[in-house]
Amino acid sequence: MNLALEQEEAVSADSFPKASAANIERMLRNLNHFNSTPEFGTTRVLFTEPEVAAREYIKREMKQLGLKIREDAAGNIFGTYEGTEPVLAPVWTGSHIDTVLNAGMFDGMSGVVAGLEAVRLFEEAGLRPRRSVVVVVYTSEEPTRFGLGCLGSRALAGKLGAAEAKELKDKDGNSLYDVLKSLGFPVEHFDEVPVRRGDVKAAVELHIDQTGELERADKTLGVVKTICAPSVYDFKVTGRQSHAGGTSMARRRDAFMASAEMALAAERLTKESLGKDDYATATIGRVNVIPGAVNVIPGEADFSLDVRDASFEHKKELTQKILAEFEEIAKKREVTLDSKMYNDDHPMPCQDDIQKKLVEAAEETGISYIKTISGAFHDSMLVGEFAPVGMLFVPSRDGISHSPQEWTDFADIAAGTDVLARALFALADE
Ligand code: HGY
Ligand code: MN
Ligand code: MN
Repeated sequence: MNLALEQEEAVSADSFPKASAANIERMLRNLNHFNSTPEFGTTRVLFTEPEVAAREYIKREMKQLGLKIREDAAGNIFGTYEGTEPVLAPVWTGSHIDTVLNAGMFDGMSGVVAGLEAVRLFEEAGLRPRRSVVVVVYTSEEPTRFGLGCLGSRALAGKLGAAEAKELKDKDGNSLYDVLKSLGFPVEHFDEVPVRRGDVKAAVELHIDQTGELERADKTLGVVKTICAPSVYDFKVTGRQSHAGGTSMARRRDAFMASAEMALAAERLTKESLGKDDYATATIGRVNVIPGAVNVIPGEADFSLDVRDASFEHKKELTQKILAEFEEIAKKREVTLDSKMYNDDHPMPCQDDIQKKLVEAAEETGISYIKTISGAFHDSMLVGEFAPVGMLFVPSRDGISHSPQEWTDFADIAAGTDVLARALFALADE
């Protein structure tokens, strides 16, 4: 009996080992030690000391699994479990290990750890699929340091080259390019980072659902149909700074009040845009009022805007309406409005065949699931530019994420890993 048939027998005879919640917990808790705000949640910002140390930790776990480790010029980490026919296009799984400020310990990390645990299951069962399976840590999915998300997957998709990396600056004026170079990444090979369509057969990412939808539906897993995409802007409103007591209400050009009216307009227009099955959101997450004194009318107000939708067309329509109303408000209040767009990403559909394999694996293992969409963006949104993608969600308790209160049961991540491992094996053995 040839090996492949034997393996087929092995996998279908349900001898597939069960993922270990204890091993998943061990890796997640180890990862969580690399944290710059242990007094309040988890903060692991790209290429700060804790994030660099976390990268080294993950590479130690990859080494222990016997994976072949490679890093590219954008800092993406690849741990390869070689298949019997390694010349074939591999199957990827993975996520991110960087966080927003004062985050939880599951957003991103669950997907990296589940990928490592899935490979451990292959080893434990003596299974080696035809194609290699690669566990990927994508550089900086969060926009925390450079204002733009998905830096590593954006570079892999050919949408962030050396020139853009030199342009992207953090709050201290360091460019992504210089930071990569200072850490010894081969930035001279930045142009070799992009992946050609066809070079990766499929990519499947496990992630927490960050909505509470699974918990409300009393299901363990979510098979994602579409990943929503953001358009992210920074706005600067300039009015006239003056005395809070000496300036009558009629003579004011109050930058904060103008920005407040703009914020409420963005909220109203987004709510009005919601049809029966649309998924649109608008968020103003960062506001700065200058000079910020109790008795001074603000001369300047800066704020961010993050607009998302599952449809690029809908997002475009909504964003245009919001920007037009911002201009009207600025004119009416005699303030000026400057804007900077960071990104205008495309929603990413998950491939039907990958969804089907995830559903089959869930049904085979008797783990409950629903089909869902992702309001959050993920690296898979960019990876889908060069490879078919799929995503598998596990429940976030009370739908809380990007917060120290973020929690997912390790047993749920293990259940998700059981399904992920089977789907990865089915894809890698094709
Ligand atoms: O913002 C997001 O959707 C992702 O969590 N970075
Ligand atoms: Mn996040
Ligand atoms: Mn994430």
